Amino acid sequence: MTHCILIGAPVDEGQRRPGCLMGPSAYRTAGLAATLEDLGHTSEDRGDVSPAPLGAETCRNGAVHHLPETIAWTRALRSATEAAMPDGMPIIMGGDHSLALGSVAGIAAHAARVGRPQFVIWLDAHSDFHTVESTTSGNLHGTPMAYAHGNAGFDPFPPFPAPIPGENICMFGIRSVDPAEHAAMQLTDITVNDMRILDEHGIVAPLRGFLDRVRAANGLLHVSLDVDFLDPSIAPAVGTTVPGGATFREAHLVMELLHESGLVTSLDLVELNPFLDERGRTAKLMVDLVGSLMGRKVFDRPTRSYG
Ligand code: Z70
Ligand code: MN
Ligand code: MN
Ligand code: MN
Repeated sequence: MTHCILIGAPVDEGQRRPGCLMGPSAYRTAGLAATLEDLGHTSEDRGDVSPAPLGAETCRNGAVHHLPETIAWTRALRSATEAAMPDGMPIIMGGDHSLALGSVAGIAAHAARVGRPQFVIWLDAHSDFHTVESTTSGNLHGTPMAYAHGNAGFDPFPPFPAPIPGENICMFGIRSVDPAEHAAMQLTDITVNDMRILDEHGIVAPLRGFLDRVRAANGLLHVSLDVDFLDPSIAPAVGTTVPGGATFREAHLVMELLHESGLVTSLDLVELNPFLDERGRTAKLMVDLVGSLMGRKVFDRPTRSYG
């Protein structure tokens, strides 16, 4: 039994397709809390986080969009997740992926405080390994993994509290990487399980290999699940669709393996844009995936009506 702490992060400023701010409401409407409680967990909804007071930060890269707003979210979400960690398992309901600048910072700060290594699984079509300096789109949702890794190029941001070494980071589902991200990742020990790897080896062996390392190190494990990890045919509610994503069965299998590991200590749900959804199907799929992550083992669940 896990005590799950739902944290709404209605962050929309990290990209340019309005709608991710409706994500937390969609997860609540799709029955996230009831799903957790049906599995025997307890849940507590701490409501939606508000951004910290807006600063006047600037940077040299003129393309960057909503820098002070994103820093304000980062500060507030770092505090909210750091405060939640001692009480249970935070589930951050996004919001675009720039929320992970804050959520992973709070989680890493907690790990450093309790003296355990932090590990991260990044389930995403994208590597999100840009910096404030390198991004050409200016969309800061493409940066959180580089921030968490402690890369230079984040001067206007608060320093990342306890940078996560590359050997503690594993990416799955990657199929869209910009040249600057590619060059920066070459300099790291990050495990990149792109679609080429998953097609050849499947998901089980690469994931078990990483989970074994987390277990051996007595690590904490953060899962960051971007909707675009999934194939757009099953998860249309996302601003940047990239073909060739995880299937329904692959995605559930990842979640089931993560559950069986017993290692997951925090979770981000990011990039759901309910404005682009089809009768809530992507929100419902994301909630079902959380169900598998939290121990649901069979698919003969009762059919629910979601209006
Ligand atoms: C690209 C950029 C991105 C998510 C798009 C895309 C980044 N590398 N991340 N959707 N989740 O604009 O920097
Ligand atoms: Mn805007
Ligand atoms: Mn992402
Ligand atoms: Mn993505």
